[in-house]
Amino acid sequence: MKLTLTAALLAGSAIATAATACETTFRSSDTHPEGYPTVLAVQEMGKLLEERSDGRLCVEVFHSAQLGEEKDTIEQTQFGVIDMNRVSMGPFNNIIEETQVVSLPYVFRSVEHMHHVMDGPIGDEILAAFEAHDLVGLAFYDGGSRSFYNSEKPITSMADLAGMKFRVMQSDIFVDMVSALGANATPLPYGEVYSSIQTGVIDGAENNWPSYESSGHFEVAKYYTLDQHLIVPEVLVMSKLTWDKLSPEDQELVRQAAKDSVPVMRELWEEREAASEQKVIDAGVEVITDIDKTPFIEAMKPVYEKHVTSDKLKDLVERIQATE
Ligand code: GTR
Repeated sequence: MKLTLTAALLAGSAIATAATACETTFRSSDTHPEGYPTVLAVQEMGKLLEERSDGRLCVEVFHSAQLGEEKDTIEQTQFGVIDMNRVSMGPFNNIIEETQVVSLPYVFRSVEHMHHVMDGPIGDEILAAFEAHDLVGLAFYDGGSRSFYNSEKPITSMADLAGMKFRVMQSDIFVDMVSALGANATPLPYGEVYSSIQTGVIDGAENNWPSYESSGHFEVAKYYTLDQHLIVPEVLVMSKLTWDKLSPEDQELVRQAAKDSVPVMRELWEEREAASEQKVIDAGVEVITDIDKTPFIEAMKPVYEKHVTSDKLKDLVERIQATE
């Protein structure tokens, strides 16, 4: 059997942890469990950093939301309580204006389009925008595309969403997105979604295959509709307070190790997307693939009108759309 990159890295990380004695260990937060692509990617970044700094600089990933839910860990990273954080761009929307453009529904035509944008000057500009908010943007990771899932019924058209209640990430754009589709949005921390669906507080949520699977949400919400309304990149950031304590040479080592973990992350992501999709299908999830996205896309007009108001955002959106 072919050893997957996920399995290889999981096996390797056990050995690496046992052998280290570091001068500085950066604490990095992640909401996802051990073995999830983002967790493995930051561990890989740490491995590169440790090698290149001759064992001086290390990273320890606190996975499974051990350091808290994303919104709180972002604040703690701004305050320097947490050194590094791997988060979706969504929870930054209410803090850093520029992050809003990549959280707009259907702004990216495909994952390839998102890569072209984030790997180029627009991505650099958005990364640089973190600095004014006590954070240093290091690299973008993949988060696939997000679709709706629920516990009630197969959703095959926009009309089926009417009146249903969906959890969204804590960002006004996502609240307005769900309203524009005729449903009701409840912003909640990720860790509260499972029990909220189980107890009927909400009918469902929206996410990519790996999150839907690893969180166990598929156990309580078995209808997954592939409407792919969001392709939100994820980001690895460092606290500006931690960053400012490093020499320029060490800052460069950190930045480069983060950048070099991106191709690894993309490979891990592709592997995990396929594995997660298969796992939930095997568990009896009903996937609705035959869905006309046009009405969904058209319904997003008021969301753009409300949120893309400044010249800066208008320009960014235009340049994203003009990117091949
Ligand atoms: C996941 C993402 C997490 C978190 C989560 C959520 O896809 O990787 O960082 O934002 O979604 O919905 O809260």
